[in-house]
Amino acid sequence: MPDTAMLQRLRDTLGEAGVLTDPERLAPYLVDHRDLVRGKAPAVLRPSSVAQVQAIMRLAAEYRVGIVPQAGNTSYCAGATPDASGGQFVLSLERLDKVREVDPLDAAISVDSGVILQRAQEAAAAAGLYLPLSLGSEGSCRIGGVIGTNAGGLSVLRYGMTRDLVLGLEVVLADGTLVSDMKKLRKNNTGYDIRQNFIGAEGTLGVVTGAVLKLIPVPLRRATAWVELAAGAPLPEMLALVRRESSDLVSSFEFITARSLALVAGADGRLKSGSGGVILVELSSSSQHLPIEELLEGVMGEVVEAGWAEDVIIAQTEAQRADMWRIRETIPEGEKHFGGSVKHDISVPLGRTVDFLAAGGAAVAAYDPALELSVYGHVGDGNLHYNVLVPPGEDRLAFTDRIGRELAPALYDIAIGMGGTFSAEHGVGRLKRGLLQHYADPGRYRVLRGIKGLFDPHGVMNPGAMVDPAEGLIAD
Ligand code: 2HG
Ligand code: ZN
Repeated sequence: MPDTAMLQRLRDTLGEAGVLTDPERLAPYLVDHRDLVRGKAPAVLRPSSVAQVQAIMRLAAEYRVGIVPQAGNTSYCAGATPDASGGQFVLSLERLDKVREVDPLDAAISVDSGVILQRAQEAAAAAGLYLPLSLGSEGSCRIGGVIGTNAGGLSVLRYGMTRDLVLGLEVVLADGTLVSDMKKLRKNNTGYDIRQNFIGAEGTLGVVTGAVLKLIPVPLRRATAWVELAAGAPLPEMLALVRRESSDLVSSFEFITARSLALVAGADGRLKSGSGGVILVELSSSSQHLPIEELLEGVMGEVVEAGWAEDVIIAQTEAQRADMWRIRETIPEGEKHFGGSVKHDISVPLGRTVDFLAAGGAAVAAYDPALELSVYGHVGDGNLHYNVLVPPGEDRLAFTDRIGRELAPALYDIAIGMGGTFSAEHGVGRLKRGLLQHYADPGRYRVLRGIKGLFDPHGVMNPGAMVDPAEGLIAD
């Protein structure tokens, strides 16, 4: 339990607005986005400067108290929820919310880590540039969380994961040391790239307080198609064809099954599923001189000719395009509305997606043929959201627990057997720590623990998330 003297010193440093203790105000910070994990905390700390973050970490090191960094609190794996002991503080990044600079010639944006992703996108747009990170939660997730989870999203295929977009980083270490590496450089070969340690680290190695992100020319022209797939359409071959014939201008290649589509209310009646589901494909370009609509028509002609599509609708207006995207982006909400789902964020090599769909479907049917699946996702990245719907009338948490124990291992074994992973883009957090320990290569896991021990020798950084150095290795 934290010392009252520590709490007083935190109040002295952060001021009253910087230390929340009122239970009602604390509540939203203590539950994860999916309402799976509830924690306790003596206070939520809301620093308004990097120096205050340093002061918090110095105190945490002195008193050996756990600090759970939290940005937009949209983690899918409870990566930002304190444990139930009541001994860990939440460090909210929400008051670190300045866009520091947008530099059009360097095509870079520098931000505090509490900036909401959408605000960073808007700041880039105001300077005539584009931040190529597109997530369903962009209206509420914050840059610190995007970096902490190495978020993916809807255009990874073209622009990469967050990791590929971070030019510079500013981090406060567990002992309060500031690592300031906010350079905009594309090239800088001067030793270990320690930035990459913090990207995808889920706040277990330090608190990210600022970042420089890469921008690109605005993709003003977009051509979008809704492909009603024929049964058994070979998605990997189709992806390869679309990439090749569009000269690799594909920015999204998303898969939606009929069941997922049916979860979304109010979809344009014209946007139906084919017998094999749907592919939502988008080409984009910043050039006024490139006829991408014609390009897409030509490519789609080949898809139909190959017998892979029952029908293709090419968006004719911005409203129609927006409707296609709204359907895709509101599937998670549709699942929630239905009563919830148990999520499996798997990825496999690009060539194995259809194999996974077949093997996963067989595993689910063998476990319980009455279960319903909502499967969709970034098939252009080999990433499927392979979600099992909570049957009406079943208790959501009990069902989640049962599927986690009885069915999920079979699904993960299939993915990993194909060279895939149990978490493609949602991270590890508190929910998948055991899976990391189980599936990680022992050598790699040893290095993960070593890095954790090096950066956080007293275990004060987001304790309980991702990797716990106290947990033994099988061959330790
Ligand atoms: C998406 O792709 C998100 O929409 C959420 O990653 C996936 O809810 C999910 O399973
Ligand atoms: Zn996703």
